[in-house]
Amino acid sequence: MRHLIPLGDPVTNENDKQQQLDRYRVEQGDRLTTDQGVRVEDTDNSLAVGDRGPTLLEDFHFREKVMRFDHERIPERVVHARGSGAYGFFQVHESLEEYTCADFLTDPSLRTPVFVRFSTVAGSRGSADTVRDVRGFATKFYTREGNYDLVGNNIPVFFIQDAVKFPDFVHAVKPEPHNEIPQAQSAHDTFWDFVQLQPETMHMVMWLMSDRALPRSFRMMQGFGVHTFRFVNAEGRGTFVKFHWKPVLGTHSLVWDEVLRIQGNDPDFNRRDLWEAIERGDHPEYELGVQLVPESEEHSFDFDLLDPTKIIPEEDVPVRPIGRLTLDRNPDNFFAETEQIAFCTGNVVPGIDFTNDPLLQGRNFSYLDTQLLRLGGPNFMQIPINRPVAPVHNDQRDGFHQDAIHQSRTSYTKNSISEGCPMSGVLSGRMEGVFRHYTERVEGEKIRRRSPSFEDHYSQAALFWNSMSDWEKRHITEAFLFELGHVERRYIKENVVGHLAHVDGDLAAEVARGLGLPEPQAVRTDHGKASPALSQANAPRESIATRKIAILVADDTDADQVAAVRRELQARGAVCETLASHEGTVGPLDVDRRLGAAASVLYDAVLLAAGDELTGDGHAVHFVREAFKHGKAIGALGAGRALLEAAALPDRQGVVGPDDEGFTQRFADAVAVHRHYDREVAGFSA
Ligand code: HDD
Repeated sequence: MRHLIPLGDPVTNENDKQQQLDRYRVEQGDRLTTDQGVRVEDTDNSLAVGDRGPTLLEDFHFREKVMRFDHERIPERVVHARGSGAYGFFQVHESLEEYTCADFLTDPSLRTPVFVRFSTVAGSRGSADTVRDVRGFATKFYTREGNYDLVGNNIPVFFIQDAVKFPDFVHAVKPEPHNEIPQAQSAHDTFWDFVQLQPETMHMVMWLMSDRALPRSFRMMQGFGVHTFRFVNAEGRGTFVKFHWKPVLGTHSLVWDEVLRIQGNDPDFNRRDLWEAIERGDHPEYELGVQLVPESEEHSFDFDLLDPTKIIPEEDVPVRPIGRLTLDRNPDNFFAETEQIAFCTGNVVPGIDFTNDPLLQGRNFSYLDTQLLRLGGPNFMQIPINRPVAPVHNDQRDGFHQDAIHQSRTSYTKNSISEGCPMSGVLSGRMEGVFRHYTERVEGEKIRRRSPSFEDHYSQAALFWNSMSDWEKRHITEAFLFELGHVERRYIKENVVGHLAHVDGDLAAEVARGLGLPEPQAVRTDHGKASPALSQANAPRESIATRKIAILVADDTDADQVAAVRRELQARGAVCETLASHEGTVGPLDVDRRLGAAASVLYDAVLLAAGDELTGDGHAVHFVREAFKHGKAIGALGAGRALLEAAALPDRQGVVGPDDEGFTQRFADAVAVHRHYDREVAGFSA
């Protein structure tokens, strides 16, 4: 049975989003009924004339059941169709009232409930998680002053500068129209055709070709608001702001070959990882940071703050941590919550406002518009996941799926019959909690033209490239070779390489060589600048918290030794699984998975504790060699020495043997490094 809360009911603290949702939860119940509450006698046989006769149209249970089934799917999101979500809360460290009057950013005692949805962009709802793609990072804050949506990505810039290009861009990256190939991939002609004709894509394309597009986990990726937004304080003073989410676990990626193999082994890899971490109590955490720019400094950069293809280098304007997001609860029902959540960049609260970034301005129209189709009409904000905890009072009425039974005799303002209610949001002249648009002077001619201040498409692409470590540069180069290798039209490849020549001559030359194209003339944007904060090589690598370690065991395993090492790794936060040639037990050890049903790509590191029994097992030896190929830490204990030898690894970087002193510490250090990329140089390329 469904219970509705009247739309006007105020809900004012973090637990109340929970209570609000609780009122919509439906128990399974013990008696089958129709949607009208009529008990059903039999749901296995439709009503028919006699034993072999035709089905009767009057079988209202059959018709209702099949009608509901026929309509189970709603249109998937046109982009970001594949996603996973979680509940949590946000808490600001200290009041930001100097810059913003947003209630949830000024009261450190307040825990604001949130729902976050992570997503890929290009693939359809059933596509694999680990594809080369941008990841969405969308957060709905249920604040006391209304819902605030920060709809960002894990890459701080965007492909295009003006929202009117978005349909073109998405049509280009989606499967090609004649044969609907390829799914969830940018490695095809139409995407690269768009790139070659639209050089504003170049900065974002550099990020897309980097390991940022292959996150190890949603819990280990950054998020960005992308646009420059505006904070507004109680006096009405504005400050430009860029938003950054930084994962407490650090920013880590998979390697390309691994990504390809995970797609078959576990297409739900990122989704499962998020779900399982929250179920285990390993709650993902992110610091929210801001870069603040006073209005007086709007024009002090060598790019336009309104251009969404540009970052503000952290070295120029530091990222100030302002609060923490914790995700601590999985949804109860994927469809009701994760699928039906509706984000809209236009959902802002007092203290946060827009800028004239033309991409942001256009987004504000698109998100509201798309929900009308996807969620079936204008009342989608009444779906439990979308309801604000702040009270809602207005005269908007009726339409498809109206849930509220409005009691008022009037639905217009001004009125005298309902004592004038609802009146303006301003109570007795007090402006607190009232959204007032930032007062900005605007003048100019009505034109359809890109601002000349948006013209530079290469400087920051070069900044990104210059900031990369050697292994990151290698991966980017290989990514270009892979992607362009799937392009059929030679002139498209040539033109992309032509753009790369503006970014870096060596990069362009190497890609040209690999593709058998003439070497382009280097026209590098040679500013020589770098931003170390952009490199993942500079991310801290001390913790092994939540890293997944496979422990290979057999009858010759020293169970006590393994148990002791496992305890210590788990005490440091690692997640260990025991793998053997069969399920059940091996001696006193419980087996978590049969080796033959697992793959090394599902783990971050491997601990070999089995010897002779597995040295002749091709799958076990492949498991070790593949983990090594993907740069993972490998440890060998006791009998594991034999398996390590059987794997005949060509290099010892990140490999800890049974004779190494302080085994567990060294192995943990090797796991914390995440990936030993230098092995690639040693001839075992990932
Ligand atoms: Fe968008 C979904 C992020 C540009 C139009 N977008 C969507 C989602 C994210 C982003 C994370 C998924 C939200 C969820 O989980 O439900 N989009 C971005 C970012 C952009 C961006 C960071 C550039 C800075 N988007 C953008 C433009 C347009 C759209 C320029 C249209 C002109 N985006 C949409 C959409 C979607 C969407 C069609 C699909 C489903 C939805 O909105 O709810 O309206």
